[in-house]
Amino acid sequence: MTKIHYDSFVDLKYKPKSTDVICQFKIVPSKGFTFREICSITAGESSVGTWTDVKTMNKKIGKTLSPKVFYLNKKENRCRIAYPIELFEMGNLPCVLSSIGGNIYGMKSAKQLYWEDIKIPKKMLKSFKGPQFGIRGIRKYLNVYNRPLVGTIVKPKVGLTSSQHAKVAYESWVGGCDIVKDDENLTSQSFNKFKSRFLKTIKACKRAEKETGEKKVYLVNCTAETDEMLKRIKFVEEHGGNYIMLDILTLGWAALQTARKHTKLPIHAHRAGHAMLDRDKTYGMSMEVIAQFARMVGVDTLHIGTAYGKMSGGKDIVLHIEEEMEHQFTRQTKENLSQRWFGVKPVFGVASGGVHPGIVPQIMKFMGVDVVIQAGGGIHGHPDGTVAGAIAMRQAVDATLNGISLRKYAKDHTELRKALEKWE
Ligand code: RUB
Ligand code: CA
Repeated sequence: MTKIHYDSFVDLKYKPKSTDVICQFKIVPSKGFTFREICSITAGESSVGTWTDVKTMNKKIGKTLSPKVFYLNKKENRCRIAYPIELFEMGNLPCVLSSIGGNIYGMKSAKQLYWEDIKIPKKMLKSFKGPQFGIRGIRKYLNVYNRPLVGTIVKPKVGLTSSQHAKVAYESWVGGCDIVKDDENLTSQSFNKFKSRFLKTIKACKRAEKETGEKKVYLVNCTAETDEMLKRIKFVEEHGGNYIMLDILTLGWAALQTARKHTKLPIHAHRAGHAMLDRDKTYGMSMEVIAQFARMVGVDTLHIGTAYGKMSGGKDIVLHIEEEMEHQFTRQTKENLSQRWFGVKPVFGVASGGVHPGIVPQIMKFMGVDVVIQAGGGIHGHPDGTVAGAIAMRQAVDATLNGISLRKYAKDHTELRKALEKWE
């Protein structure tokens, strides 16, 4: 095959416009290509270029729709590309991804390609709905303002009947959880059908609210084929539901946009499958970019990792994602681009995966108070069962808020003591 010798998309003098979509990539060329060439190819293939010149190209297209590689750092394999906003259809995330995250990943000329960050311009942000409730809205609903929210995932992930599921949920709420959610792979299997599970569990939710005098939410997993997803969301809304959950990546961005358009309820975003895209830091796209898209489309709570639990994802990465989810502005660093959110509501970061009371102080130390601390095994694995497990989680949060070490607090808090004995 002829080697692609094109340099036309590199313009190091270019000053990005405020309307441009800017992306940062880490790129390593395959043998026979230079760094500069592969960066140019990446810009070209995502826009107006192909492997050869075409007779159908005209000056107007070239002038208005050509992206510019305006920053090259060969030592770090980093480049930044500014894409004119006209390349994209507003309000259509699949279009954005088919462009920036499309063909380029299959190009032989790229040996490594990792999409580190994106800076989304105002016009594009505003063409999506953004979170309906955000951190403030969720706190207001639950009437909890000064502490992290405590959540659980019903365990085992799959296998319980709908009645057993509702009982575990009820025990979690009365023990002190604010949030109970389904696991990512529970939808409507034969052993636990969606409608039956939802009706029994939301009834348990209302009962727990009455008994505890606290507000509680049930994040029911509505992940399914799009028509079916909408039917399930409608069912939840018509039968007293207060939250929906979606596996946003396996479902797909288009379906998430559809759900956001049609539901009046908060959306919990589980990120199952994200590691297929972001775990290998030499190939794929980062969780940072996924999280930005999730905020732009409009989820209210999003799994972002814990750094200390069972899942991969380092502390710096998790922290930056949290900052990007919660703030109106993030600064440019070596790894990240700046971003202004223009009033798009902040998203609650969810720390989940291998969480137990013993790591609550570490999570709160680095993620602060605006976080949902969510434990599955770390609650239902408590030696005295689910109620005690939920109590122990709340005790760990209370101890940390009051600046008391868990060991000290555990001396006169049996549930916490037993949790620490098991997991520390
Ligand atoms: C948690 C669990 C969740 C993870 C996913 O169970 O399985 O699906 O949060 O990971 P447990 P992430 O508390 O028993 O580990 O939040 O990193 O996407
Ligand atoms: Ca960013």
